[in-house]
Amino acid sequence: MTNREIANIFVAVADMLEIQGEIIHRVLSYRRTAETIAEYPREMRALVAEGKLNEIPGVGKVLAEKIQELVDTGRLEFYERLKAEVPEGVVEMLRVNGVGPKKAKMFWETADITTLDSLEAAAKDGKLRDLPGMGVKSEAKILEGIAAYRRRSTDTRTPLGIALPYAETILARLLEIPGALKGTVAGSTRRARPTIGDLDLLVASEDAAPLMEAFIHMPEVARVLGNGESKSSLELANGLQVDLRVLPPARWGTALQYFSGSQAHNIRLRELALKQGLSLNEHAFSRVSDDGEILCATEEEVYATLGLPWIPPELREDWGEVEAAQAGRLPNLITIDDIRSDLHMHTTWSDGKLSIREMAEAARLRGRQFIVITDHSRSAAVANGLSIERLLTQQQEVRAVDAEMRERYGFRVFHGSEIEIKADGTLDYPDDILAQLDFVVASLHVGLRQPREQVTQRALNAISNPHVDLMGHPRGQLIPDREGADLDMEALFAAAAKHDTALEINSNPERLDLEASYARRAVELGVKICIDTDAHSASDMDLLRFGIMTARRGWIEARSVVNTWALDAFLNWVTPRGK
Ligand code: DGT
Ligand code: CA
Ligand code: CA
Ligand code: ZN
Repeated sequence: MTNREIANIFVAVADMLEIQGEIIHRVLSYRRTAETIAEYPREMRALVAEGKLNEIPGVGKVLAEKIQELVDTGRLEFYERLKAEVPEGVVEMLRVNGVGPKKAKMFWETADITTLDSLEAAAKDGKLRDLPGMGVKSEAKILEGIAAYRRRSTDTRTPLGIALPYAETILARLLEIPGALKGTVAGSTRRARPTIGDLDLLVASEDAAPLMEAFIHMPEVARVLGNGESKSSLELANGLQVDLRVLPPARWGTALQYFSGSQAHNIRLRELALKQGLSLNEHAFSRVSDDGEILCATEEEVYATLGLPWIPPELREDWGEVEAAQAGRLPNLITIDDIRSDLHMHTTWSDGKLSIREMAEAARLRGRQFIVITDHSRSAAVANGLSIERLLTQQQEVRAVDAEMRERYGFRVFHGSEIEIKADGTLDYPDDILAQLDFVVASLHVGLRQPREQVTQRALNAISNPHVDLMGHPRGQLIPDREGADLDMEALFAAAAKHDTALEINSNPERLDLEASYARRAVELGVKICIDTDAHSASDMDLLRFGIMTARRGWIEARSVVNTWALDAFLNWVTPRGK
């Protein structure tokens, strides 16, 4: 059983419990454990073997037993029992906008509707409007919800790299409206999850009406899902849902904190508040004794009221950040200004769009001080990979560009390669050729679906080769559709630490590989991280911020990241490595 399979079962359990009317705390414990497991850097089967399930944050005895059962037997008795009680189609109804657990249960129990198709048919025949709590409007809304669900086909999440630019465009537009004081994106986007469910936008203003008006009339809007005084929701033509909340600046801090989540983090804060006789919601703190409100205009005030330093949003997953804040041990997270180099990029020599000189110039203009050119190696035929002969010719051009850029700007250009880790586990150039390169990135592009042992062994071969400096996008995942290879990540981390080979956080939002939780674990085990753009064009270099967000989500500080080093330190690191 993979972590993802276990997580999916826990989500299904939460859905079914919710339909059955189970208390929300119990439902949430399954949901958040599912999220934690899905992103957990170690496999549940390994933790079970080591008796270490209790190390997973937020997992108590009951859930630990369930994980154990799934690992040991491949099934979960409790889940099987629930599945026999709650029809699959009723669970699917929860994915439809306008149908919550109470309504799904009601359709099932009072109207015997157990599939999405029969729900749709009933709505079309006008048979839902007379059911308890329903009406003509809510019936129409369910039809729309079903149509939207079918358009989404599955309930796929939107990649951060697509969602964040939308958020920025919409916010920029809203902030031009008179009275708008400030605005930001909250939710999972602010926490830099690699995929997001919906966008949560906040704007501070004393006058919400003109903002709401502009929001629901934007050209990208496919349909308005809700339009209220201080909150509106809509669906964009691409299927992305966007919520906008407008609130007075005096309440900015509590709202921003609340809607940034995560839910698990917010629950921890509410518990801390209660210990001080305060309740905390999106509007304010209230004294339990007399209901008196304490407003917070900034997030810093929210955290200070709880006796905590401000916690960066990327950490807010209840993965230990509250304890770290209490102990004064929050990490000093890396920022984009710490980055000095980019060690993985492509040119027209393989499948890139620009020449070596143009890539160097693009990097220089973005404030980088040195780069490595790493075109594809010979067996990557579709990417126009370089034969040994072309590689050596390319080196002359790199040296010439380096000499020129060094003279004019003090900017350096090094020669490397992104070599294929071939399906048989060998590397794409012989060692004597690798020895002539300044820097070597080894990547898995083929054979990603090989059995675990085989694909892991290939990665280990590459990591332990003394000429290899970096493993590029280690898991080979593509967001949102392709899962990474079935690699023994603990073995990779151990080898990378031992051989002093760095692992990449590839900044391209289609990759974000390593993901945050893996990157965090790698650093814990002493592995160096490279945050590269893998740019194939100048604009690709602007994707660096996604790599930085991912690193921050992985608790990573500048010192663990090779790209923050000055040239001397970089050369000291690569030079003794067989060159
Ligand atoms: P997403 O959209 O699925 O990627 O994830 P989020 O985290 O953006 O979740 P969303 O959009 O449902 O809600 C935004 C934030 O609002 C969430 O991170 C925490 C807060 N929030 C929403 N519902 C609840 C709730 O029932 N309880 C608590 N404590 N917080 C909530
Ligand atoms: Ca959201
Ligand atoms: Ca939302
Ligand atoms: Zn590449």
